[in-house]
Amino acid sequence: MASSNTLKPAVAPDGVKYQEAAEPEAALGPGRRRFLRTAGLASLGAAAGMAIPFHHNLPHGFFPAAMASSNGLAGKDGLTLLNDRPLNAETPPELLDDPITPTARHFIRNNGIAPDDTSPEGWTLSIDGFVDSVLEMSIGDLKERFEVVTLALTLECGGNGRAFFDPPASGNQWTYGAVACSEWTGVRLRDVLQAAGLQDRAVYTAHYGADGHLSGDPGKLPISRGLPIAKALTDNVLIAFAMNGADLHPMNGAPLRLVVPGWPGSCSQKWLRRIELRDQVHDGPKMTGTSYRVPEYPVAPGDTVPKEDFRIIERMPVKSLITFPANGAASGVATDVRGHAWSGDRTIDSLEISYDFGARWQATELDPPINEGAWQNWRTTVSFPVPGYYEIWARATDSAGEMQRFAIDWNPKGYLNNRMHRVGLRAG
Ligand SMILES: Nc1nc2c(c(=O)[nH]1)N[C@H]1C(S)=C(S)[C@@H](COP(=O)(O)O)O[C@H]1N2
Ligand SMILES: [Mo]
Repeated sequence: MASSNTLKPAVAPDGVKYQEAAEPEAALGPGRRRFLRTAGLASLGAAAGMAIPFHHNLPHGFFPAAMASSNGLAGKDGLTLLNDRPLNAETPPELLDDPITPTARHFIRNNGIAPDDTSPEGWTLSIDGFVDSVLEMSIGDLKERFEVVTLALTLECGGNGRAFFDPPASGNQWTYGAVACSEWTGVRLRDVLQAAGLQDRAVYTAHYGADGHLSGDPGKLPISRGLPIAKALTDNVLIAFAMNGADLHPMNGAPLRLVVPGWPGSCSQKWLRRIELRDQVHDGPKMTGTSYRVPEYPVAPGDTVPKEDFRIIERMPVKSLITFPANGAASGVATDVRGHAWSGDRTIDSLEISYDFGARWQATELDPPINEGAWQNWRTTVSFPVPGYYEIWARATDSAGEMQRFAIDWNPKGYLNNRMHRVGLRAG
């Protein structure tokens, strides 16, 4: 892991691991220098339980480590903060051990500034563009008009694993934990689009959320992505208003968001207000250039690739995680090993592990997905021949026969790293 962006972790009193942004003041945008508003200061003071003498030196959006839990991470547990503006936090693999990811352990990936008001009252979603009738619905309308379904759906950021790119790729240095599989409740995007009446010319969706651009310019959107109609019409793409049986977490898109399993997380617009049907591929912010795109052909690490040779990422690749034991743990001469495996729009056929650096592989017990779009849980027991240092390696093979490898398919923006996960153990 070689990156100039690597930040020094510190542990805040509430147990949130916080990586203090280390950029020099000169590199900060003008927004950074806006001082905290009084309300913000009051809540910071309340969180600290005392006055903050130098509060006027604290740039806007820049929270002290000890108060990380008041900064969007309230209700989150053990996440590692990669950036506080925009807020980005990932989950260490050993905290992703649950078959269904609790809300407290679901990663956060913001491109802009989350809206202040995320209450469902008065929230509306509109559907427009190449439809027979424009719809504008409250969350109550959605629940009344359409079948409400609950599905476990895997969401992974396209940049998960970027930290291991060499040469490094700029952007959030996600390691393993920008992935989760929570239970989402909502209505099917398909049902809503069909109610609006898709016209023949509608080929792509465009998604709009209520978050603000980092610059503070109200005319600019932080991100607006879309889907080809065929994907938008699959029956496990949800417009969700609940997560794990409760309201969405404010940082996971409350009160309404898309959940598009198997495709880059960026397709799953949070704080969803509008879906437009377009007669061309969407060209909103983070759809074009090199955003969420990879070269059309394999490139050598460090290659410069012309912009016109990039294509939009669609399905996410075959991948797995070892969630028990934790890397660096001590174990007996035998240990349980378990984790998850997934492959966008496909299922996993087998998950094998090795504890002898890849010489021999053993099958594990692999569950089917609890529904289409959910990751698959796997488990086994390993008995080590003698005490010592071992590594557990895991590799998944999907329903199309694609298997994880050691190599990273290097690309300039650091997407789609599905390299095998390894954990080291001191056994015996
Ligand atoms: N409105 C909006 N939606 C968004 C984003 C965002 O910044 N704004 N980030 C996207 C990206 S890049 C990812 S990976 C997922 C992350 O979802 P999560 O924060 O709930 O984990 O949300 C997507 N939806
Ligand atoms: Mo993402």
